[in-house]
Amino acid sequence: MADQPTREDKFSFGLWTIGWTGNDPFGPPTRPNLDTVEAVTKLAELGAYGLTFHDDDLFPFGSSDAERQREIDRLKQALSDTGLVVPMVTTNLFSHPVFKDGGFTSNDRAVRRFAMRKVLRNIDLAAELGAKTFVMWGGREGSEYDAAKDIQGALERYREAVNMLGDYVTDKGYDIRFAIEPKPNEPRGDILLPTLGHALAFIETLERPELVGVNPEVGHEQMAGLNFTHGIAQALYQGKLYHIDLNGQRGIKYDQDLVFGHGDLQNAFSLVDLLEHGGPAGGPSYDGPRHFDYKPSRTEDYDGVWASAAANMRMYLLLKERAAAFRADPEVQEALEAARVPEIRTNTLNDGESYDDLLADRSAYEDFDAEQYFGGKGFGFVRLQQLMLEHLLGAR
Ligand code: 3MF
Ligand code: MG
Ligand code: MG
Repeated sequence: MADQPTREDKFSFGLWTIGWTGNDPFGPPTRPNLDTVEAVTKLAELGAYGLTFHDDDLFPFGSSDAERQREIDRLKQALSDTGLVVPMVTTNLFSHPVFKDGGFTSNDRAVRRFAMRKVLRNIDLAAELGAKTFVMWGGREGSEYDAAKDIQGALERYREAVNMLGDYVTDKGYDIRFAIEPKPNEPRGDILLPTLGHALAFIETLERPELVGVNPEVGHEQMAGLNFTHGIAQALYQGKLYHIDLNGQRGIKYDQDLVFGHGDLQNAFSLVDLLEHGGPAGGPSYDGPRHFDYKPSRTEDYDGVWASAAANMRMYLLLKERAAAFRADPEVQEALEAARVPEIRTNTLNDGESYDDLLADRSAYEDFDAEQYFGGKGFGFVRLQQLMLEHLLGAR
């Protein structure tokens, strides 16, 4: 059975996750507020290593300087009492009515300037607390109506903002990188940079692309019907996985924010396998925080909140153990070979082979028997999948 979580596992939680009181569009909170110090203490007891937050999670929007500082000091004291760290900080540019048409891409220029100032102030706080990653989720950057938003203009303003932030951390000498978090919709009807692919393409248009990566969330890609593990593999391949939001989602619907693994369990297995082992042939794996962005269901009281926080970490560790058993099984290794999985790493052309050489190779075309693939030369992928599921179920 999987071990208890330890600091080395690098599990972190958003203050807004365990602190969600259950309000949704159809009903008010079902739980009282959670105090920051209690959140830190409890997470440390459960074996987490980090806490993340939006500025407004720690001190309400509009707090005076003194109130803001009081909450920062309380957090710092709790961190030093428990040894918890703040690996990531993010800014709320979506709750206050001022952001009803977005922050960086509001049609209202004064709002855009206000959003920039709010983020700059929060970056100073992130640097002060030693956070290395600054996440940007643009939940209100988008529209409901096509005529209401000049998308190309909005992307220009997004770029302008992120370029300015890159100048800021560089000039200040902060050791901080940015991670854009894509989401297709909710709360806006359509959100800019809706998927990992959109975000990766956008990053390449920036002045300092090396400072900007992605913070993909399981549920966000799955809301768009996409394979999260495939997306993470591409982000790793491009050196852009700067942070990750783990949770659970069951199909194409609203953002469920279930416990990690409580949604698409098979995809959670392949994800942990990828993060821990870097894919079947090795390759880049991920050593950053395993960050949970989930919501303890509205049905739960605080005992249920802490049980669900522990469940996230336990699911990850169980899947890590199952993935290691899968990789170590000689029958799996044989099935992988039989399915020719490692062969994808062999170059399609021979060393130094040109297209002229390929055109001259009769075995590649004229003498190649494509017909043998009808009724023969099966790949054996189903056998491999069955072995994977047997490991996942603990049957092997
Ligand atoms: C919404 C989210 C966000 C982001 C957060 C930045 C409120 O669906 O996932 O959580 O994760 O704003 O980290
Ligand atoms: Mg989310
Ligand atoms: Mg998220």
